[in-house]
Amino acid sequence: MLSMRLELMLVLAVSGAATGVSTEEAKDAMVALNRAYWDGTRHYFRKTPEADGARLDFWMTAHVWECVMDACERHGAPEFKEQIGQVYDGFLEAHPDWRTNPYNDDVMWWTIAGARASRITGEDRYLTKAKSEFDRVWTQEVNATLNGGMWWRSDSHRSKNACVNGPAVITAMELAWALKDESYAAKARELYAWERATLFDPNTGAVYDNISTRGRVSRRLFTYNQGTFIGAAVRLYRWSGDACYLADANLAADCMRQRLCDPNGILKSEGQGDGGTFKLIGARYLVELAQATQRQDLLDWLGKNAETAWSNRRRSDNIMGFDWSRPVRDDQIIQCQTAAAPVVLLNLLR
Ligand code: 7K2
Repeated sequence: MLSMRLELMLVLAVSGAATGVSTEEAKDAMVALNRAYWDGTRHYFRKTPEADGARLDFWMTAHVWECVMDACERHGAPEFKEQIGQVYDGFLEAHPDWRTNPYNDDVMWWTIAGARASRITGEDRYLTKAKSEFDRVWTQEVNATLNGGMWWRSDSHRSKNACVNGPAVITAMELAWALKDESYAAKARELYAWERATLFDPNTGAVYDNISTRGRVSRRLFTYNQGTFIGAAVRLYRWSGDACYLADANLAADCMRQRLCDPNGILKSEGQGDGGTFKLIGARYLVELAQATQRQDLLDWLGKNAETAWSNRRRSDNIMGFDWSRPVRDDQIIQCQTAAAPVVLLNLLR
């Protein structure tokens, strides 16, 4: 027994593994998510585990779609690859025309995920759609008001928010790579420079939520705004090699650790609903930074988050909740996007 434990410690040390959650457990977590929420006949994720539960929201579906991609890349199982196409087809059936959604961020989440889906599957259709949707939103929703930046909503131009500008940079960079087109990198740089100057505090690493047309900045902090700013900066760093971007990303990550965690360093609960999705996004881009820089302190911190969330899963169905630091109770109804957030961490960390 003792030697087994020593052996395990050795394996973890040699591989530099950041978490005590195994590959099998990471897969179990994704299988549990599918079992609870995936409707394999109608090809959509339900909001809640009930068999007749309603279809998950537009923007949340993009993020749970990415969970399927995480699982596909981690485990290479053909069923996950097949599910990538099924999620998309099911979604297009319900939302054939994305112009009817006034939230520009919602479209950006799908363009990010679409570019990735093409990379994984080799099918062009996701990327083609991502490009045309990005082009449309870029043309209509970026202007000189407030010195630049993308509007949050297309139906009322009242604020420019971090939740759309970070994702727009990420999409633009994905398009720059996929299409080998520098003009998208230029767009990314432009939006990033605007977000950094307008919503980022270079002293603390805080990413503020939005600026109104009157110029009022809402200073609320959310894990997803920090996360997409990090994802944007990491991409621009990869493209340009300019270490300034990496410094921004590191600062934004450190801010999350200081200001968006409980005293034990566990990312705090942001509730369910929209908040359930926030940590999913925050976690994704934190892992990306940690893996790009191999910063051991970040890897250890995220590993601890993954282990803690998994240890507090509900044993009857392996579902994790919104407060990763507390066990999920039997009577709690956990929404799909909430349950998906820690699954991201488990499947990305290795
Ligand atoms: O005000 C925005 C955003 O800047 C802020 O961070 C959050 C805080 O609230 C809204 S965004 C919330 C979502 C509402 N439903 C549709 C989604 O596209 C939208 O992002 O909670």
